[in-house]
Amino acid sequence: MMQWKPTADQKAQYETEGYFILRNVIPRDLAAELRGIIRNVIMLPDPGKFVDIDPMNPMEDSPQGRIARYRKLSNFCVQSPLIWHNVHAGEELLNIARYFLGDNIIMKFNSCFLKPARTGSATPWHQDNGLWRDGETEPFNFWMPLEPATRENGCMQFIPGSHKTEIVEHVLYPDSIHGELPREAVKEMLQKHGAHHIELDPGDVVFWHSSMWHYSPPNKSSKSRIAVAGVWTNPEIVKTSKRFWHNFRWAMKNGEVCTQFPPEPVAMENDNPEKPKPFSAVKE
Ligand SMILES: O=C(O)CCC(=O)C(=O)O
Repeated sequence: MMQWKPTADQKAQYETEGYFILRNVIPRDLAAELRGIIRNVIMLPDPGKFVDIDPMNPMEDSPQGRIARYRKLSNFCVQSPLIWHNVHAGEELLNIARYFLGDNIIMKFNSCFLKPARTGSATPWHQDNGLWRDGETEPFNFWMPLEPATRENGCMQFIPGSHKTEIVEHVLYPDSIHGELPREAVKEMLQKHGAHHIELDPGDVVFWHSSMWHYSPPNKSSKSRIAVAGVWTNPEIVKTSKRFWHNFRWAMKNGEVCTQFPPEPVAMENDNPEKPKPFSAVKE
């Protein structure tokens, strides 16, 4: 495969706004198949055996109840060969990541984000590296919907140019689902720069800088919104990290896509993941 290069427009958009979009990176029918894999797992009798679940409502343990409450399956993509080989370690996507990260690429995080029809909740405004708390700004983030992501069903929103800010300390409000950017600061940034609504079709991909301020609203529509996402990094960036992580996986070595499954863990000098400083709790 020829080495991918951004067009002048994509390059300029990544530099000035902090993101760019590529359409049809994987075919739509493959995206539909990947969506089916995620749904099947949620509907299995005991999904906790297979994935780290994030229950929004632990009360209703039925397939429909689970479909209605799931928000995120962390680390599922390294357990699903079809997703891993087509997305996180897929040739098309890695060819893009390679332009930014070079020939040795590590998967730092992988997740499925589910925003179920009517019950899907908001993801608060955050910077990814504000949640990581490892001081890294250079890993490369992507998000691919497996069904249309629209304004109606809670597509992501980005504040253009916000990737040029420092990593802001994230905080917890009484109703936060995880650390978030201070709400006053978000209000100011929105007044200054507005937000871009990232509407995508299945198989399209948005790539963004790790310092980008982003959010997604609740899904009040009748259409579900499932996506897969990931963060790639490389050995040089990992060396600069303020924290020790675990569960990194090789995606590309010396320019060759890694085809091993389960994906090969990256040997870390220190195998003891370090706990980050907790977010401070604030009142609104
Ligand atoms: O899927 C969403 O709505 C949020 C995803 C997100 O914030 C992320 O991938 O960092």
